[in-house]
Parts: sequence; C-alpha cells; structure tokens
Amino acid sequence: MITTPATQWHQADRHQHSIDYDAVVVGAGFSGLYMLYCLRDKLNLKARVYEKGSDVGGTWYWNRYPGARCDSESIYYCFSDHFSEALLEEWNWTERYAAQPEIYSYLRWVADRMDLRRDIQFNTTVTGASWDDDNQHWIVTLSDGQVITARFLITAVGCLHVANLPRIPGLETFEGRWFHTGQWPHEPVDFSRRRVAVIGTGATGVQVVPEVATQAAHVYVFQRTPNHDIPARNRPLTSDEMREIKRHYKEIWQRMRTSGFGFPYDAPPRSALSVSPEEREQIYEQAWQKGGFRLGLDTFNDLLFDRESNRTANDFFRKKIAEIVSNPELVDKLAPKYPFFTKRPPLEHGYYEAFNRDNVTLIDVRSEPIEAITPRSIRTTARECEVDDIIFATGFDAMTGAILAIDIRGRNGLTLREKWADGPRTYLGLATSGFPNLFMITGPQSPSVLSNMPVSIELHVDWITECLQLMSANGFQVIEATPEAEDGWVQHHNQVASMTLIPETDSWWVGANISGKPRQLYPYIGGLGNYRKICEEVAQKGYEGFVLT
Ligand code: NA7
Repeated sequence: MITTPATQWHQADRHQHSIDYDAVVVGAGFSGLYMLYCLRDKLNLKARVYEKGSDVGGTWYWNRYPGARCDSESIYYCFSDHFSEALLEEWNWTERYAAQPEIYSYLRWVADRMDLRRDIQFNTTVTGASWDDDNQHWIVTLSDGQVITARFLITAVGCLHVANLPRIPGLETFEGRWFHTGQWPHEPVDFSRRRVAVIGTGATGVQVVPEVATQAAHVYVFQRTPNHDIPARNRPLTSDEMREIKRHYKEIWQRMRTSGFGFPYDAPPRSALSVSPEEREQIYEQAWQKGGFRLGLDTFNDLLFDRESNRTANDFFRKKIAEIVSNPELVDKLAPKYPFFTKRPPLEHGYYEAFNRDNVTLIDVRSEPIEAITPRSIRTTARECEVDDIIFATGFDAMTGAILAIDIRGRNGLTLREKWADGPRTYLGLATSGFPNLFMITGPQSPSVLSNMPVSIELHVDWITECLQLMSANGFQVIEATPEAEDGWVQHHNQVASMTLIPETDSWWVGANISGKPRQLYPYIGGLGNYRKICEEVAQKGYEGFVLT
C-alpha cells in the first residue's frame, strides 16, 4: 500500500471549496477497474467510476457476437501482480484464447474480488466535462442529469467503442433483423435456418463467419479488403499448464513489460531477406503452426520497414490460403494485396475453411459494390442476395471516437473536438495541453492497440498513480502538459510512424475507415518497452514536459 495522499488535498479543499470526488473515471473495463483500485485502495482517494453499460467489462460487455474471442492469449491478457497477486494466483484460464464469456466472467470476478462495484455507477454516460479554472476542478455532467465536480478526470473508455455503421441506402427499410457486432444484444441470437449477410472481414467478421456458418442456412460474406488472417490454433489449457505458467508469471510479465508489443517475445534481429528462401519458409511455417501474432512479431524484424521483406510474407499467405481454400478464384479474392501487418491481422478459427462450405458465399464489394439494402435483400451492382439478417462487422471510430463523444472543454472553453480537429495532439498519449488534470488511459499516440492491451493499460494506470502520489506529497493540485512537450511528442510519434509501411495502408489505425477523420497513425509504433522507458524518464525528471502547480 502506498501512502495516503488524500489528506492533503482534502484539507486544501476544505479551506477553498468542496469537490465531490478527487477523481472521476469514465468506463469500467480493464482500465477503469484497475484505475479505481489504485485511486481508492492505493492512494486512498475518493473516486467514482461512471459506466454506460449495466455491468463492468468494457469491450467484453459490448462485443458478445458469435465467435467473439480475444486475439491475445488468455495467460497474457489479464491483470498482473501490480494489481494483485491474488488475481494472478486464483484465476485459471480454460483456453489458449479466451472467448468473450470467459473474459467477461473474469472482469466481473475481479470487480467482486476487489470490492470495486460500490464505487461504480452503472447505466450512466458521462456526457460532458468542463475545466473550471477558478476552482481548479472538472465539472462533470452525467446522462442522469447529475452534475458533479472532481479534481481529476480520467478517461478509461477503451480504444474501440463507438460503432462504425456504414450509410447504405435502404437500411431503414430492411424488414429482417440487423446487428452491429460491437452493440450485440445480451440475449442469445439464433441464426439457424436463416440467410445471413456479414458485412466486413476485419478481426470481428473473421470470427463471426465460421461460427454463424455452422448455424445459418446461408452466409453471404461482403468483403471489401482481404486481410492476413492468421490461424489462432486455439486449444484447451490444462490445469498443469496453468500451474506451470503461474510459477513463471513474474518473469513472463517482466518480459511483456519490456517487449515491443506487450507479449513475452520479440522478433530476432534478422531481415526476411537475410536468410535463404528455404529457411525463410521454414521460419514462417513454424510461426504459422504455432499460431497467433508470432507470424508477424516473432519471425523477422524488418517486415514493417522493408517492402521487399514484407512481400515475402504476402507470398507466404497466398500459398497458405491456396492450401486451405479449394476454389482458385476464391483464393485470388481472399489473398491480401497490401503489406502484411500494416493493418491489424485478424486471428482466424476456421475462417478460410468456411469458404469450402456450400452455404458460404464470398462477395467482393470492390468489384460489385453494394448499391442498396431493400426490405428483404442486399443488392450489389451484380446481384441481389435475399437475406433475413444483416451483421455489420464494420468496426469502430477507433482511438478518438469514445473520448470525443464526451463534450470535454478545457481552459478558456476550448473543446477537445476543436483542439483535435486536425487529429489528436497529446503528450505521451496520456495528456493534452490546455486540458489540466485530464489523463487518458491508452489514449491516441500511446502504444495502446499496437500492444497487448492489459500491459499498456497497467503501464498507464501505474504511471498516473505514481504521478498523483507525487503531486499530493508535494502539494501540487494541477498538472498540465506544456504545448512544447506536446509538439515534441507529436513530431516524434509521426516521425516513427513514417519510418514504417503502416501509414500507406487504409485502416482504422490511420483513421481511414471513418469518412472525414484526419489521416495519421493513431497508436504509437515506437514499441511498448521504449515507450515505457520514455514515460519513466519523464517521471524521474520531475514530470518533464508537464507544469505542476
Ligand atoms: P475493422 O477491423 O475495422 O473491420 C471492419 C471491416 O468492415 C473491414 O473489413 C472493412 O473493410 C469493412 N467495412 C467497413 N465499412 C464497410 C462498407 N461500407 N462496406 C463494406 N465493408 C465495410 O473492425 P473489427 O470490428 O473487425 O475489428 C476492430 C478491432 O477489434 C480489431 O482490429 C481488433 O483489435 C479488435 P475495409 O478493410 O475497411 O476495406
């Protein structure tokens, strides 16, 4: 337990004015739960979490579609001993990649085990927050009409929350059922004997298709861009394996924290062009057999930087798809054309195999765009598919969507939306100048979605916790990033991004999926381990780049 800084702030407040909370946290997913624990139980602050859903879980509360499963291995996708040794010790994962119900149960268990629910208000959206410079606190407005004050505002809203629903003419006339995967009903949805359209073939669509194909009469898969779908190779975890992992958890976490992407491995320092074609093939094949992100993160270290190296990965994919999919025309359509890993590669659980089924049809909407949705069908320029249900697996307004959905106003009434009109500007992805005492957990321009999320989340929560502790110990009430530090970070962020092939590919990583969204790389690609060092140095140098008053 760290010291109890609440006393100083509370005494100061009693003399000046009263505030409701030391900190308000928006969201009760992974980040909100850990942040609440640190604020309340480590720092002894008065904290409140507001959550739009009726339960904890965040991403895992909303994404309940068939096949929903984490693409990080379950043993790496959880809280570490930084939160609680007990959490690591007591929980046992049952599969290599946990399905949504298991992760949802885990987060609910964490909330109960750590007694967090009493400080969370559910079914409540934070609609706005304005900085009151006279009183040096945030005035926070809630969907239930309440207005509360807090010294600190911490967004824990997740990177993928605001659904992207394409504007296809005629959707309002559709007489069947339609769903967005990120807003899935809480009741079971039965697709048996139904004709189902799945629009979108990102990480979500790739999970939905094989699952729904086992139930539905027919599945029409509307694909705009074929992706590099890597076999996950899911399997049950035995109790012996869990025991062994627990024995090594400390080393595993240490390795994850210092790694490039938050997993306990990094690519060896070798180019894909430095080995013979046979050896390269063998290295790719081994990673393919192991399954998961290793194919990109544990094979060669220049795939993101060297076009020729990257081409070898694309050739490998084409060959593997051809080994699985029997129809050569489909292989052509399913083979990705853009550089590997310049867009989030989905993990697949029988996705390519699904196209060998008679009840699955691939429709390439680049060659035959969707014209309209009619009351009973989807009409492309080449055909009309009669469907009973439409599943939109069309992604999210990522990284900034959920933060900007809150009307946040900083100094002099400047809105965050105005400030970020040409794209987010942050210091370390944690703070933004002009918005004092605002922290963003896994905000834009931090590693976030380019890493295993819980590792990045813990890094940010730990950093914020230490910062608040220091502020209190030294009597500081306000912290704000300087415009100069922010300029420096944005420049560094963009420079690192431009060294990679990522910006050239259209993806949600660069905001290309949302019309009018400024195009730039939203997550930081400089590596989680490097990023951690930068954050630590900033703190060690007395929060360099911040003004504390
Ligand atoms: P993604 O990865 O953004 O995928 C959305 C998919 O929807 C993608 O295939 C899009 O094609 C497609 N899409 C979007 N709009 C349309 C329209 N108008 N017509 C046809 N197809 C469309 O979202 P996911 O939910 O799959 O995954 C998000 C993240 O969640 C994932 O990366 C993991 O981190 C977890 P496009 O590729 O843009 O051509």
